[in-house]
This record gives sequence, C-alpha cells and structure tokens, in this order.
Amino acid sequence: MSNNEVLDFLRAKNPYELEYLQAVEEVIGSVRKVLDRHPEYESLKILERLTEPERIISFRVCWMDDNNEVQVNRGYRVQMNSAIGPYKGGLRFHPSVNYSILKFLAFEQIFKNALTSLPLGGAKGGSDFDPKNKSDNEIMRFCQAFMLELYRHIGDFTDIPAGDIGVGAREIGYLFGTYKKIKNEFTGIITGKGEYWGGSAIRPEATGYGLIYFASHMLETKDDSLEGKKCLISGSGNVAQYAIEKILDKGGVPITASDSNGFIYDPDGIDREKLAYIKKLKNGDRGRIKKYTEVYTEAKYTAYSHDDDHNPLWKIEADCAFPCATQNEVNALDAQTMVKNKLLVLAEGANMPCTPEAISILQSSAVLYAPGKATNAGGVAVSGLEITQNRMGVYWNREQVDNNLKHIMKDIHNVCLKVAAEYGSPGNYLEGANIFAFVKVAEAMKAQGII
Ligand code: NDP
Ligand code: 2IT
Repeated sequence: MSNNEVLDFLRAKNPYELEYLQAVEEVIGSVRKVLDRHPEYESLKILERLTEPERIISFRVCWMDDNNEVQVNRGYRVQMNSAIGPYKGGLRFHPSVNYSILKFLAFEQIFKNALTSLPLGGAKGGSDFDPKNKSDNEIMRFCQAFMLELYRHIGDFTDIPAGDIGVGAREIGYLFGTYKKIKNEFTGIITGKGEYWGGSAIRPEATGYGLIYFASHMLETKDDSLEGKKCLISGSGNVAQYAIEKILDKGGVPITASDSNGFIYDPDGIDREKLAYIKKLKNGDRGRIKKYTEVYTEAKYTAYSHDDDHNPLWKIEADCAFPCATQNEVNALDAQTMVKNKLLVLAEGANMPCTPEAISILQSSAVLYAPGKATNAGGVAVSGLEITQNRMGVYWNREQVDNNLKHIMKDIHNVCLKVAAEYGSPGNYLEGANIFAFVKVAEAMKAQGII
C-alpha cells in the first residue's frame, strides 16, 4: 500500500480514533522521503505493521470506594512495538483515557524511545479512573486492583511502565508494592520509583529539565539563550513544575501555569518561592492553581470556558512557549497569535500538544518548533537509566544522571537537525525526529523477520 492507502485503511478501520489517526498521519507525512530511499520497507509492510499494535490488553478494574460502594473502571496496556527493546511507556489515569488516546501515546512512544538511543520499545497504558477528589486510601485500593491484572503482562525484560498524567510518585509506590507482594520479587518492573527504593535520582525532574536543555540548544542555533526570556508554561504537574525550575536555573522568567480549570499569569515571574508554593499546592494539597492568586495577589487568574475557541494563555506576549499539559492544547488560532507576538521558540513538554494546523503555521514562520517525541524524551531516557541501575544493582548520584540526561538531550537535538538536513528539510526538527526514529525501528523490524 502507498502511504495514503495506509492512512485510508487505518481511517476505515479505526474511524473514531481521531488522536491515533492524527499521530500516525504526522509520522507518515514525514517518512515519504525515506520510503523512496528504502523501497524494501514498502514490501516488508513496515508502515502497516508499525500502525497495528503488537498487543492490546484491556481489563476490568473493580475496587471499593470510601462509602463501601463498588466501582468499576477499565484498565489498558497497549504494547505497540518491541523491535528495539522491551515495551516501555507510562500509565495515564484520566477520565478521557480510551483506545485512541493510548494508541496515539504508544505510537509516539516508539519513536521517542528510539530517539533516546536506549534499547526501549513503545507502549502506553492506563485507565479511565479519575484520581481527582479521591482519598489516599481510594487511590491505593484502585492501584492495587489495577496491578492485580496488569502484573501478568509486565516484567523487567517484557514491559516496564512508568507515570504519566494522574500517575506520579504516590501511584507508582502503590503499583510497585502490589507487584512485589504478588510476585515475591523486588525487580525493576516500573520506573519512577522513590529514590531510596530503586528509583533513579533526577527521574521526577527529567522530563521538565530535558525539555529546557533541548530548548536551550534550539536557541543556541541562533546564538541566543534563555537568559531574561519570558516563558509561557501550561500545566502545573510533573513536567510543568520541573520545566519552570530549569527555566529559573537558566535565568529565564516563567510567567504562567495552568490546570484543566484555568491559568495564572504572574507578570512579576514565578520565582523559586512561588514555585515551591505550586509544588506543595499540586503534589501535597492536590489543590487548584487558582489558589495561587490568593497568596500572590499580583498574579491574575483566568478560568477556561468551554466556549473558548482557543486557549487564552497563549495570547500573552512572551519569547518562549512550553505546552506541558495535554494533547491538542495549542490550535491554529493560538499558533497565529504566537507568530504575531514574535515568539522565538515553542518546545513541546506534553505529548502532541499542538494540532497539525498549529504545527504547520509555526513551521512556516520564524518560530523554532520542536515536537514532544524529541523534546520530552528526557523522562523516558532517565527511566531507561533507572532500568540499567536496577539491573546492575547500583545507584548513580544526581550529578551522574543529570550529566547523562544533558548528553542525551544534546544528542537528540543534534541528530534531529542532522537528519532533517540530510533529507532536504534543514531546521525541521519534526521531520528529523520522525525520520531518524523510523529508520532505526524499520531496520530492527527488517532484521528480525516477519513476526
Ligand atoms: P500531571 O498529571 O503531573 O500534570 C498534568 C497537568 O496537565 C495538570 O496541571 C493537569 O491539570 C493538566 N491537564 C491534564 N489534562 C488536561 C486537560 N484535558 N486540559 C487541561 N489541562 C489538563 O502529568 P505530567 O506533567 O506527567 O504530564 C503532562 C504532559 O506531559 C502529558 O501530555 C504527558 O503525556 C507528558 N509527558 C509526561 C512525562 C512524564 O515523565 N511524566 C514524560 C513525557 C511526556 P488538572 O490537575 O486539572 O488535571
Ligand atoms: O510520555 C512519556 O514519555 C512518559 N510518560 C514517560 C514514560 C516512561 O516510561 O518513563
């Protein structure tokens, strides 16, 4: 099948999986030139095989809430591709979780993991469970019920999950504890563990830090830096918090943060004290970002409205933008506004935060744009380092892991530019990332035969 026929086939087969089709279409758009150079990929049906998950597990999760009522959720694991290593990717707990969302995330993960240079295949999982307004005991009971089924599908050389939206240190602890109890073994079957029980230093920080290392390299190509740059950040979870922290380290000025209800704009900048407040609010009290303006009255809160045709956060004039919340949070109107405001850089912290229309507007402007599979790969890269430490039975300190992370992000940045130039699209990070990762995975699939 030609590329277009593969897409038409997928559209007919998965008509409601809009996010999945979006992610596939983007990659297919980039790899046309690769297939001209490698006609054997077509006869080996690499695209058809890459877009059909190797395995999808879906299961019932029953648990008791604090009122002794039985609750039923659906759990999933999408084991997308194991050509270059065991399945690897996060777990998302959010009411929006469905096949489309997890297949798009697992598909993206194949290429992201290939970019890290570590031997990791692609996967994603999670549940439509909503962790908001649940007690700690309810979270624990849900995680235990979820792992009671998931445990038989994962393993340290089979599939190694981690966190994502709604799954942080607390959930990873309960999930790991349950696995250990069932299997009676202490192995590295999940990453993002606490640092004193098998976790890696810098894993909580890795995605946000890696994002800002990458963005700094992007600015360096223009002999520029983050020093003094006003930065827009969406989200206020794991990725956003550590992106803000690293922006501060680099002398930048973060001025926004958000959650699903609204965003805060602090014209004076979110300094270290204010960031500590956000961390406590979000990770400890699990409160809403609106509270920030009760303490820091110079900041303004704007609630999101369902009628908004775009996200007003992106209207604020700034130099850099880091969407760190969720998919499709930057649309064409947002991108047009950013271009008009002479934004310098947009680097994606979240997975697929820009719509295809937004990407093409950014790419045909002077804005430097780089996709999440390259810019947010620091998280899974340090997960890979956690796996290595677990297998070796060693602990690497913060400096060692951070140095590794810096090297990995620099290498990803450089390989994207190198491959983009080789394929006639200089400066196109998206094309460089897709082509480099696709060829790597395709070669592994070719070597391993038709299975
Ligand atoms: P968290 O759960 O820690 O934080 C998510 C943040 O995004 C919260 O502020 C949340 O607000 C907001 N958010 C979630 N869903 C929506 C929505 N539908 N609309 C608006 N805001 C929303 O997740 P992470 O920080 O870990 O993940 C953020 C993004 O980064 C995701 O796209 C994830 O896939 C990606 N990512 C994460 C990595 C990691 O290591 N954690 C690695 C690479 C990518 P609220 O509290 O209101 O829900
Ligand atoms: O999207 C991602 O890369 C993650 N949620 C982290 C995956 C991982 O296995 O660390």
